[in-house]
Amino acid sequence: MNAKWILALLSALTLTAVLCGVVFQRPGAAAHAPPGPTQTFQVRGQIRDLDISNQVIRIAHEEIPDYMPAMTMPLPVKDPALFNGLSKGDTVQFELAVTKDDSWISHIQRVRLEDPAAVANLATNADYIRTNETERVQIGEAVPDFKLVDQDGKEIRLRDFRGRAVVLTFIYTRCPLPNFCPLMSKNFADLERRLSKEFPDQYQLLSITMDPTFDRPAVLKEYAARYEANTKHWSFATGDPQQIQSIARLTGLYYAWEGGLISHDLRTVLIGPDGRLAQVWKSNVWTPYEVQRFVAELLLPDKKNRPAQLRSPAVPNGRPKPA
Ligand SMILES: [Cu+2]
Repeated sequence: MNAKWILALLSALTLTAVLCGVVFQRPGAAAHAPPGPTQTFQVRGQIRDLDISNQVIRIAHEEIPDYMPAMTMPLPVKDPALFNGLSKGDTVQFELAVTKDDSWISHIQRVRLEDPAAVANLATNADYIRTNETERVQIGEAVPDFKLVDQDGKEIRLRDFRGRAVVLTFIYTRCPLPNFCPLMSKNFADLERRLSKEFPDQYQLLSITMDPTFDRPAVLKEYAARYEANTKHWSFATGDPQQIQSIARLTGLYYAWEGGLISHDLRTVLIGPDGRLAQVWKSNVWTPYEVQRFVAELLLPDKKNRPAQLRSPAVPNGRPKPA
């Protein structure tokens, strides 16, 4: 067994343990990691939002037995044709496909409402952190400083990273959906490999937990090891829940406890060496290569100094735009 396989095995076991402990018993989801079969679940829910440009439908769904409690989730759609004929507020029946690394809506159709009360009850306890547009930092503006605690229990502040390009995202260690938090961490591991080669000591990755009560430094330390993070340049941060909420508001992230899990969307942001917001990615469709190119633009504005493969602009015509 090589180290990679042992790691995959450990991750699968940890995930299984987490799922069993926190949410449910998932039969058969044992240690056989890549690539694994596709499981499908038939689910009923109500559409809260259609985001065609990011290919995401936000659905307040009923409990998915053996997988997830009732909650509101932004779920990816791979086939754009599935959006046809759907509107916000529709009650729908959908199929959720889940593999080890991905989950998406594979079928969806509107259904007649037999029991309006059942739908009204879907995710009613949602207590979203509503983000007022004016609270958000805009591209080019300075990101206010904040104070958190890292995986070693050490106090960290955003201003400690002045002079480096900072890529920040939000995760929680018990997240069961492969294309949400686990994907962000997998992407960060890839990004760390790229940036450590290209820009050693000029970058900082920061994963902030949305579950600060459970994700204490020791838990984050174990999580960092799972992704083979070099914590010199990749910090995992927890801290005061209020402080984390205020950072989330700055980026427009929403997250809320629902039925024993955190329902959330995603934000990954790039902050320049000058402490100003340079870019925001609002979904899981960004790639480590894309972020690496944005970092190259920030650190080496003169493109002839960049390595050849990073010379084309991160956004084809000119300045980066918000995602
Ligand atoms: Cu998550």
